[in-house]
Amino acid sequence: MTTTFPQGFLWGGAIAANQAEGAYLEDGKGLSIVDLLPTGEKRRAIMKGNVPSLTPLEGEFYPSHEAIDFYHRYPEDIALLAEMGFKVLRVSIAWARIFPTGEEEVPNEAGLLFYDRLFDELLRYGIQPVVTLAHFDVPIHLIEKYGSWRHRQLITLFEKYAITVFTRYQHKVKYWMTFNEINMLLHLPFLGAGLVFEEGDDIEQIKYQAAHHQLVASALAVKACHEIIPDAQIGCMLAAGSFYPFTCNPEDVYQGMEKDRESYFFIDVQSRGEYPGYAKRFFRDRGLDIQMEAEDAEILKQHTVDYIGFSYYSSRTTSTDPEVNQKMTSGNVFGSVANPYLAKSEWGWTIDPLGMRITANQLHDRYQKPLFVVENGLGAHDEMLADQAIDDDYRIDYLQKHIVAMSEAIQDGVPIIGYTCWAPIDIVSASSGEMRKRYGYIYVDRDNEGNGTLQRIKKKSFAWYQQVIQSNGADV
Ligand code: BGP
Repeated sequence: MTTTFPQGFLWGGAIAANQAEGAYLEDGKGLSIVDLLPTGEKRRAIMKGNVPSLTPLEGEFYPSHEAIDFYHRYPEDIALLAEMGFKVLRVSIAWARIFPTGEEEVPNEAGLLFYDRLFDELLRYGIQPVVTLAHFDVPIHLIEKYGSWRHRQLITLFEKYAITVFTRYQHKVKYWMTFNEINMLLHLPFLGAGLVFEEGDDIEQIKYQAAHHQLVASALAVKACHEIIPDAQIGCMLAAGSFYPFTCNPEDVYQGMEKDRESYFFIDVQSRGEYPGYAKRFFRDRGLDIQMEAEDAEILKQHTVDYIGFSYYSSRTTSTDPEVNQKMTSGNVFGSVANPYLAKSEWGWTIDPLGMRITANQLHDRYQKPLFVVENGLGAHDEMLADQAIDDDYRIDYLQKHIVAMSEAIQDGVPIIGYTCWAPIDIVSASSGEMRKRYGYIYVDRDNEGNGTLQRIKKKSFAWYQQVIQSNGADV
């Protein structure tokens, strides 16, 4: 199979502040969403909005508090990524490092300096930073005071934060993204938007109102980015993966379309600049009354994104048959039924490389804008053999097949500009909080309880990815 990629293709990897940095209160940083997420089952309930406390609980282990200590060890990590030949590294800025409560008049200089140093270190090796403004990140104070994104005030505060970082890093960062996996808000509303629910809350109403606020905030960030850094590109970010109908029964097919639209709804607004008819109908049918200000429609229309960023891990499958619905896959927050044609990862995530080609083609048909694959990878247990060898052939196999599928999509005419795998170095898992769910080409000696030396060790996949980049994807 020949794989070809355009010259200048942006090879790299992606991490997020809260899953890598640690130093959760250092240099004036405020508390943020993930600082309240422990590991295991409790984590899942909290991510959905069932939050027992807005301060860390005594005796509870919160993996983000130290994570892999990227905050202090980034020079060593970046040197390793540079050795692999990275062209880009996707990171996020922790909002609460810049504005610890979200409401300060003046930003926290120590927080701004950290990202100055980080971006300088990347640029020293010729690695372009790709920066997400909000990767599951809201300062806790804004949840206490406003109920987070349910309140319109968050738009103003987010816009101020965005303007601050665009201005500060205008000469260092040319690729930006607004909200990570914006559609996650519907599935994990605390993680995606800091939403905490109480008895009697109209959850659907709150979620879609918060979504509207994020969409307006995203458009205002696009506006500010275009004004402050005219040569930058700013995109949206979708947790993608098309829904397949379980059978050719039109009821299943229709349901698949509806489920895709639950996610496309966000990108339709961010990319086409208006609410699609099916969304308006959905609001009407459900009796949802979304408060929009007179100027919102114009803001959304005028400030659409430059590219569509998306994560792709799995396709999803849906059925209207109650019996089929008994067989759900375990790991998927999107609620997919098991696809009998596809294997699953150790965490129950469906593995479907061809689905990557299908999803990329659908996104291109729909939006006709450049696409950027900003997450894709395999979470697995890694076993250390003698001499610290980690033979992660299963990871190489997964990534190889997805890179081939991406090349096929490019040959189909889909303009994909880059690929940042999740995550080039082991970090804390977002869904489980575990360290043993590893994605990296670089192993980090840290376990689920936070023990370990934090030593970095190259896995077998390290040399493989180095070769992929060196050959511009010809040698996978
Ligand atoms: C995406 C998130 C990431 C990341 C990834 C892998 O949804 O944007 O933050 O963590 O999924 O998921 P996990 O870490 O749960 O395996």
